[in-house]
Amino acid sequence: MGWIDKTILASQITPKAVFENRRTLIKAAAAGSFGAALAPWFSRQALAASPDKLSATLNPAYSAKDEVTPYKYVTTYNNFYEFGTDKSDPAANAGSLITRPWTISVEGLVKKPVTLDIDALLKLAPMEERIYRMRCVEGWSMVIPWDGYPLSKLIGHVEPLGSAKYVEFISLADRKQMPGLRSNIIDWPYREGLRMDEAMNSLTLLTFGLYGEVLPKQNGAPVRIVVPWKYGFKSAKSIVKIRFTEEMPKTSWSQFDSREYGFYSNVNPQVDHPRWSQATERRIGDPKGMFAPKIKTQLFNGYAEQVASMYAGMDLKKYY
Ligand SMILES: Nc1nc2c(c(=O)[nH]1)N[C@H]1C(S)=C(S)[C@@H](COP(=O)(O)O)O[C@H]1N2
Ligand SMILES: [Mo]
Repeated sequence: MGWIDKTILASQITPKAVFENRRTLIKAAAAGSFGAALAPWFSRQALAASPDKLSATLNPAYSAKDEVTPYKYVTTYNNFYEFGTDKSDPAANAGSLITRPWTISVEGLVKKPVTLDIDALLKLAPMEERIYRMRCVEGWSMVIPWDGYPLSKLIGHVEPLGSAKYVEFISLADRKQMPGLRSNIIDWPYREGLRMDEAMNSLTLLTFGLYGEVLPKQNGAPVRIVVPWKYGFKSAKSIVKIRFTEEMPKTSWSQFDSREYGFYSNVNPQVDHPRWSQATERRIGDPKGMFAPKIKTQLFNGYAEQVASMYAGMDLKKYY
């Protein structure tokens, strides 16, 4: 679970160049003019990628000023246990995920339950790009340009009943497509949840892309949630169901170990995880690698201004 990973150590190409040259390389690879000349990792990535563009308008009001994490790390250093538990597994194994056709059913305590096809979902609201800081409970972080729109737009569409207090997110669980399901480390399907006000918060993004392109499979294609003030595991990937409930939903990681993973899981440098300190973090992709100075983790991952009021009066040590 260390942050240094063989995919990072193996890289010899500067991160920026990778992103900038990617399109050219994909075109060249498709035309057959590349081959042995490329580093193995590079050619594999270039050939496997199908980077459909997603046109999104940058929303500067919701974008961090931090330097963004290079595309290469965002797409190769992942947690997506449905495809294995190593950081390099999702990029290596997620090719088998079928992302089209895809439907998402929105149900439970709502006036207008609906099953939406991914194309209908994409058109529900204008696509924005937002640069969010993301922090994993394991102690590493990234800064990612996500493309999507606020989840509140979809919630408004289905008109929740007054009794709806929580929203549950359920990821796809298909053994044929997801080799990681053979391990029962998690009680599949992967489940996450938010309190209604958290789900409605304008930072909570229903996400379809990153870096202006359709989500790579390893990042949770074709649709996922992104909740930047909470630890990474709250941002469920490849979701097929959104359910509105009165009771706090049971989430996969708190079922796995409720002492280690609470329902709220707000980024909080003062509340350590039993196995990992939450006081500092390492930015993935820092050119200084393992010698890069650690960054101080901020309360609510730096989003206190937008979210702290939702937790006023709550004991954050108790409600971790
Ligand atoms: N379905 C599903 N969603 C998931 C996970 C997972 O294993 N399965 N891992 C979580 C964790 S621990 C993190 S840190 C983020 C990583 O998202 P990224 O790979 O897009 O950065 O996804 C979260 N969402
Ligand atoms: Mo994570």
